[in-house]
Amino acid sequence: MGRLIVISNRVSVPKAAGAAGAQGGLAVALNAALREHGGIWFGWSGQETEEFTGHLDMQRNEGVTTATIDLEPQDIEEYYNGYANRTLWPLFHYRIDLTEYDRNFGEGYERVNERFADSVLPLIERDDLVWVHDYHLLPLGSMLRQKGVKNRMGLFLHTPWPPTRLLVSLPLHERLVASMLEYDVLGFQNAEWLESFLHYVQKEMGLKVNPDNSIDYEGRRVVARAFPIGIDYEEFTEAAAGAEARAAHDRLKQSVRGRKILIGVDRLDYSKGLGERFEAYSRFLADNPEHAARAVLLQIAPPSREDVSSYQMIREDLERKTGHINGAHADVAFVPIRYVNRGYPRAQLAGFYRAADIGLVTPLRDGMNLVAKEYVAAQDPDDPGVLILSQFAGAAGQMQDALLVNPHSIEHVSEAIKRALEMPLDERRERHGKLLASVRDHDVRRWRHDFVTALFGPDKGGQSGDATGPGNSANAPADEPA
Ligand code: GDG
Repeated sequence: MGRLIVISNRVSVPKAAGAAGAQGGLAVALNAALREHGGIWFGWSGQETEEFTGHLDMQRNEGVTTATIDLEPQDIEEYYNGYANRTLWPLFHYRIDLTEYDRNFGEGYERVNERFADSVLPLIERDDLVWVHDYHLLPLGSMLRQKGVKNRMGLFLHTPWPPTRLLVSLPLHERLVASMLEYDVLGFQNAEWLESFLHYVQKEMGLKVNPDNSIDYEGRRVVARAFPIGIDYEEFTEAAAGAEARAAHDRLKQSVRGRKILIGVDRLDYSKGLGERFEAYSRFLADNPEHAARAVLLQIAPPSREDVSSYQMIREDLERKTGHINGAHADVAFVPIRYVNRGYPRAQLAGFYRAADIGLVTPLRDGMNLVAKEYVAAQDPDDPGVLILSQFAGAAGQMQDALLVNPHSIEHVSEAIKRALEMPLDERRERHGKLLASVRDHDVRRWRHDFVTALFGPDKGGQSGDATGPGNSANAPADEPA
């Protein structure tokens, strides 16, 4: 039975359960998969070195082996800050206005992918399964193939896949997509991104897509499928019921003195639609004076990618907007938006979600969005809050019982806020019950089980020996609507 070699830009070293700042669901799920199958998690350490040496820092923690390399400053600038986060990230989120096409970025991206391939190569054994993650490493599989790797390899893309008409604005787009066809399994978050990918290979590469969405390419069969990611439902509901969450819940509730709470939790990123959200909230306050002094928006937005200028701009924009809105609607004892630029431990976050009457999740474009799922999982089923969710989040397909909104429409979001605040208990319970069932059934364990099963291939599918798998549902198509 082959081991798993997980490869991602960054590696999350496992921490003991209950450790401070414990890990997110994805890291927990991948570590669980590694514990079960054996293997190694490989990636960049996050550290800089003057000159690239390829030295592997191997560690073993909590039953999981990790291997990391350091990168040169030029690598970090061109590969990570450059091609990954100034070219592919905005393009994949439909923001060609923010996409930078710089030849040095492209070269740095290929160089670092090559460095990843060279460094991980000696770690791969004959029967290992190779599972690569995300937009940082799209051509890695083809580089490993060039170096003789014959193992089964899969890629899971956490972001959206853009429409063909946008993707063709990327110089050398054909080369990038052709390199992806060296994987055996290509995983997307939902049917929409999968369709866009299949459209590209048909229209731009003239390839035929089989009825099961597989693609025959250069004598090999590539399986392309949707594998919607979920949260670690058990871990999160447990965290939400624990003492730390309760204390955070009570602290927040007391601080608002009877006001209704709306919560947003997002990495500070332009794809998350924070500016539009604040404007919608401002419109809501202006149009509904009867609610205005009785509600408060808590926006938690830990900074990310601070070396990229578009991220500095969004931070300034949000500070300005918060200032304006609070200036216009505050009084001596009340501020309508609490905008917090820092992260909180997961258990506290769960308590904040539970205290909130509305979860406001309005990205302009998002691969999936796990915050929407965490918000639902953290609610009290007897008196749940209402999820307002962007129709452009990958999660929308599975979460049709949320109030779905167009995040670009200030009026639409403002009306949804009013509707959510006035929603009767029966309707809140009914919607929440359906959402919770979907979040529970499509959790992160099912996601990784379905992906690993597909990675094993048609001959060995279903023999992954995954004791934590979802039983009968293992054979259900992963892209079925919830
Ligand atoms: C990418 C895709 C896809 C946020 N603030 C704090 C905190 N968080 C955690 C949330 C959630 C995670 O970060 C964010 O996940 P999202 O899914 O919302 O978004 P991205 O970071 O953009 O992730 C996305 C995801 O990959 C998985 O495939 O869903 O579409 O863009 O878990 O809770 N965690 C803590 N403190 C914070 O203040 N501890």
